[in-house]
Amino acid sequence: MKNRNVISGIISLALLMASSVSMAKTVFIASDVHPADYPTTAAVIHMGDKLSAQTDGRLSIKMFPSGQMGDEGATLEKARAGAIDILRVSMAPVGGILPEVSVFNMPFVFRDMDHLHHVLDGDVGTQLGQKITDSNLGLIFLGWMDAGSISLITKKPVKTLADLKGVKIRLQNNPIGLDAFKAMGANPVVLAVGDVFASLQTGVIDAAENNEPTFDTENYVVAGTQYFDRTEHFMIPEVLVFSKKKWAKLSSDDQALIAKLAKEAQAEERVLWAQYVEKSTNKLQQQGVQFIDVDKQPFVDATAPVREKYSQQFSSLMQAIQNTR
Ligand code: BDP
Repeated sequence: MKNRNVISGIISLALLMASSVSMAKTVFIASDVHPADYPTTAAVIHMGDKLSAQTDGRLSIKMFPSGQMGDEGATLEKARAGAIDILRVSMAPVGGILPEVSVFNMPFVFRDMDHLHHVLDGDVGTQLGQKITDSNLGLIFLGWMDAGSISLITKKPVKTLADLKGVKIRLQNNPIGLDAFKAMGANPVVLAVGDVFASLQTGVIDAAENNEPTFDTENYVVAGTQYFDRTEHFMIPEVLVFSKKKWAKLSSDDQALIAKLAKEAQAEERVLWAQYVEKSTNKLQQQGVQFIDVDKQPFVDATAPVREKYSQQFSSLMQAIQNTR
């Protein structure tokens, strides 16, 4: 009798636990180095709102913006370890640890934003996304996001290669980027984005390179830079990834819903991006930043050996990118 009571007690407890597990709410931890209103962050926050609405609050996303969870190197490691569930990160550090997807870090590979979009929306984008998922990174690829084109952010105007000679410039952690800047005669230094402001201000570095939105939100004008020299040397997309550990625990329906909402976030970010570039450009102009139209050809020529150096590794991808109309 006693035993039977114990057994039925255990069974009811197990049933209770099972039902509370199925009703349990899951909050996915998301991270971005950018502030909450930045296009990438805003798109993921909106994705979370939709996820929550479509699952009656069973699944939701809690965004930690502005680098609260660390810089990109740190958050990438946390996502790989499963301590961050959803991460928006630049392909620069991703390519730094997974060289086979580093083709997007090559200098002057895209003709313009339309070309980049066609590449991301076509076979190359699908292939590289799949490579991320299939790699040992421990991440599931969910989508691409725009980061525009990257130009020089300097204290003195740069119009020619001679103006860039010996300039101490901050770069993200990616060997191709470093090679490109050495080939252009600069003196590149790897720093986390959060350290750039102080390094510019104290003169540890002379320059940075980025898109208009990050120039604006990171306040580089206040740190002493006044020129945006439009070399547009890189067009490095961002990526949205999910921790593989957490993903494996989700039902296939939930996985499909998250994948679908991520695609919507990708599309939404593109729209937000274009608006934000305009807004940042206006603000930078009001702050006195001079936008310099640079003759790009000498910069393209100077980086030819870098494209050559990596051409064996990326030959078919580079060809596919070039052939994309
Ligand atoms: C921004 C990217 C961000 C990078 C940052 C950087 O959106 O992911 O961390 O540049 O330069 O454009 O580190």
